[in-house]
Amino acid sequence: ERLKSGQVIPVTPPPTSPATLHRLWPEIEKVVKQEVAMAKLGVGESGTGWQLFAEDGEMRMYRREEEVDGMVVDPLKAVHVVKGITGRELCHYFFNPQYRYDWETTLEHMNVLETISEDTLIFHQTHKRIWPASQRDVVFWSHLRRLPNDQDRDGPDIWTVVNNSTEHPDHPANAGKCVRIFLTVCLLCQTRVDPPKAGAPVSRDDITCKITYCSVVNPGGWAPASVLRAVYKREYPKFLKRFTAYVKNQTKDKPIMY
Ligand code: 18C
Repeated sequence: ERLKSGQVIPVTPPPTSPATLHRLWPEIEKVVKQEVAMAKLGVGESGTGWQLFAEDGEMRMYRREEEVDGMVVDPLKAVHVVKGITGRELCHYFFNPQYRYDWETTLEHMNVLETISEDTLIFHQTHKRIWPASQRDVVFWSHLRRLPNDQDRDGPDIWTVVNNSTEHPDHPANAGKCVRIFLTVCLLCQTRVDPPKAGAPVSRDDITCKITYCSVVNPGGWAPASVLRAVYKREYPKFLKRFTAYVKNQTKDKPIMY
């Protein structure tokens, strides 16, 4: 902008989130974009190789059997449709550490190693041991993000949380009794609001959320394939049912958060 005196006033750039200066930022940007794009892809197209392994009401869970160096790393893709809660609410409870012990049943201990920003944290978690394998732990960054809703511009925004393994000097891998696992997880939530009856305000009965949960977990060390696949089959449906029921229960008497 040029004043009469000819003095040039620099235009203030938009505020830079401190997270964008963090060493992990380029990786976070790349992985979030990639995971969101993958999560948006359907499982139905022929040739994609997704096989249904669990089904309960609206919930469907698919996997692809994959092994790396003899270790089961089956990618998982789950879709679910839940009434009465929004994508923002689901992501809020999934991301925030204060709720984790309430819904994460495989958790033994959780610790926030670093707060990169309000929406980006680094976690260390130890999980319950499954006999006869060693106990597992994991270090991952977790990022919460609001995304524009390209399909329905008038509808609520899309929300996502992406978790991805990383390293942290405070917790080097395989240093203690735990074997380090490696994971990439994406929770993507699309909310639909049906028009309420004439004159009535939008209530939780008018809200539906489509959830996509994708995960790849590398067990990091020896674990019998049959036990591992049995654990997946039991734990993933248990997680998604318990977690969504938890969010419904937490939010039922609270104002809707879009
Ligand atoms: O995404 C989820 N949770 C997030 C917040 O915690 C985050 C973390 C995910 C950790 C997932 C890996 C957990 C390994 C746990 C070991 C198994 C414990 C079973 C206990 C039974 C009493 O993203 C929700 C995650 C839902 C978890 C589903 C279970 C996945 C099983 C993966 C097996 C990994 C290797 C186990 C090695 C031992 C096997 C014999």
